[in-house]
Amino acid sequence: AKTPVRVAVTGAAGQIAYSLLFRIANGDLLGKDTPVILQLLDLPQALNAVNGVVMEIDDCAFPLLAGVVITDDPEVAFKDADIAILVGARPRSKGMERADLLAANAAIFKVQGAALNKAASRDVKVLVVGNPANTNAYIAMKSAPDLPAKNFTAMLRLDHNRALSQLAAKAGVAVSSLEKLAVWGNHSPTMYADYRATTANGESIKAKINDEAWNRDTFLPTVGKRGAAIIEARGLSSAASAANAAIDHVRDWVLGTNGGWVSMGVPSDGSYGVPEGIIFGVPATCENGEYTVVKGIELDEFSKERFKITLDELLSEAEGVADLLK
Ligand code: NAX
Repeated sequence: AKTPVRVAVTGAAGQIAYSLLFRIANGDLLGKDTPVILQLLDLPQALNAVNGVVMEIDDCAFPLLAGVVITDDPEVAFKDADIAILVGARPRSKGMERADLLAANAAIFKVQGAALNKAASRDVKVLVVGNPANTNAYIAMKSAPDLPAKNFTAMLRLDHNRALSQLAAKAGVAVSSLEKLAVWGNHSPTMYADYRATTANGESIKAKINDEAWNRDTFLPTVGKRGAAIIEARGLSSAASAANAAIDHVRDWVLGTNGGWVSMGVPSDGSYGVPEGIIFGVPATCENGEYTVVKGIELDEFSKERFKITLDELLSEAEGVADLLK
């Protein structure tokens, strides 16, 4: 039998986790032949709720579930973790300034980065979902100097999947036929979903849609503000689709994409003019448990403009937390 894979999930009492945990235990993350151990972290006041979720997980009698750990101690949660999905974060409360939100989350991800550094597998694959996801991943990475920087990623996959679905509907093609979409930058309304290279059954989607006004005035705002539209309609933020995107991100990273492009927030190696270390959404392919950034994509004028907006936002977030990293 295969050795169980240790998957740590933070924010385990929250609504994204309520979708995510059941799918991980069901084998959707690592395949139907890989047993998993769930290592669940939340705040002390939420542990009772985590217990309730675990009662339901127990009641599913998942054949692949080899164990569950419940804790409020990051070092216990990350002990020997092979995968760490960091969902828990401090939400923006009424009247809270952006700087306060950044600072509150910086404090959380500093502690969690240090705990990963100390306790996790040296090959741990980290996905940060909790917002501001890119900057939280940046802080965790900076707080884990003994782990390879490339192990720290942020979730752009929900934006990627949202864009795929909008494009498929507009072009009248199946989502599954789409290839080579790139989402650049920050997981925020400034992200730039770039379909210039996208094809459906080998044909250019840009040529098929042939509508630059739609790209600028409808597509990008729809994808960028999709989270807010879901809150407006549902009364709650997107949770099942966020959990699904987290599964897609980690599964593809571990099991590979067969040459297909996915969008991931990864520490920049300096390409595309993004300063080294900034966690930036890029198109990537995955093979043998490693991702490779797609290089050499030319940016046209419009793309350069969009690229700059989202990069500037990330640089200002990095500047906002610089003191906390000293
Ligand atoms: P919830 O508020 O339902 O759950 C968050 C959970 O995290 C709570 O149980 C809370 O107690 C816990 N928590 C807070 N601080 C913690 C800490 N220091 N250690 C461990 N646990 C902690 O939020 P939910 O809807 O699950 O969303 C979680 C995060 O995902 C939010 O930051 C949200 O903004 C973010 N999202 C990110 C997305 C992305 O694409 N990157 C999309 C969806 C989502 O909006």
